[in-house]
Amino acid sequence: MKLAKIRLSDGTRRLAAVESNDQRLRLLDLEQVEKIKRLADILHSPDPLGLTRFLIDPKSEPIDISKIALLAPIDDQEVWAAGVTYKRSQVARMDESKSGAIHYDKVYTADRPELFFKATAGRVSGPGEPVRVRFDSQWTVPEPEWTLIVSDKGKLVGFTLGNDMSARDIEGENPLYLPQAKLYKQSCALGPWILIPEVPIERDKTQIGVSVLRKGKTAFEGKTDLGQMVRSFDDLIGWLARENEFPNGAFLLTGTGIVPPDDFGLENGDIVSIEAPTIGTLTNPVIKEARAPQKEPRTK
Ligand code: DO4
Ligand code: MG
Repeated sequence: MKLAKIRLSDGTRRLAAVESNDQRLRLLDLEQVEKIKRLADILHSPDPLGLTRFLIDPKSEPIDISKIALLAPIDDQEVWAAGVTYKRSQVARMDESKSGAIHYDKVYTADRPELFFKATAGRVSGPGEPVRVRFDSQWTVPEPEWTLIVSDKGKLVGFTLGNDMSARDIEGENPLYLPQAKLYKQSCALGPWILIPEVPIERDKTQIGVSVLRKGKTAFEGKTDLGQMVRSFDDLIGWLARENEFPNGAFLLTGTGIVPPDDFGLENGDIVSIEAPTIGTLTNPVIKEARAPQKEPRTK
């Protein structure tokens, strides 16, 4: 079952179930159940799958996907991310950060994973909305990441796709710059919708890929499968929820297994598509503003 947050042509925002061919949606009628107002109310309920099925409005005609806008499938959940969960990411990080290499090497096998705060909902782009390259980065890449949706009780309730935009030059200069390399406006995309699984995900058979279109031509593409990830979903959620509370729920991007070659960086006007056949495709244009860096004088 796929659950989408949409904007209708008259501007109203609604929740909808996506039909199996991904081309049509059925509106949910939230009036049917008291206190169900938002995505999180469904995701945090005892049975998100059953509740979504129940809420599908039997009177509503299916709506063609071309007639609506998909919105980022988030309310006000926090967005977190895991890092160095694939060998490819460990190797790339060790190459990019000479001084920090040992830390990336260690965290790949350590018991405690790398987890970092990625975005507030306001910094998240939905399908078709721009993701941003910072004007002070010359080397930013998309990171296509399978994303876990965690309820207020710390339970895994669904999946979506995430783009953990990363300024590799800023992170590589000094690992202490990680928050600036990772968390800025439009630094994260989520979507196209939420998958509430009806059967458990088979990680080895679950592919995720990315392609970058530049002036109509493929500038980069790559794919992997979730079986390459060194950590389990439960392990990541267990660490995220350790001494932490998520009253609004949380999204957890699970790390990238695809890193473009070192001579590749995103440019203004590129189009990034992250695809997983189990979920769908998340497409975002890239924006980079040409702004002369203003050097503020350093004062003591
Ligand atoms: O340590 C840096 C971040 C790693 C990351 O974002 C990833 O592996 O996906
Ligand atoms: Mg990442």
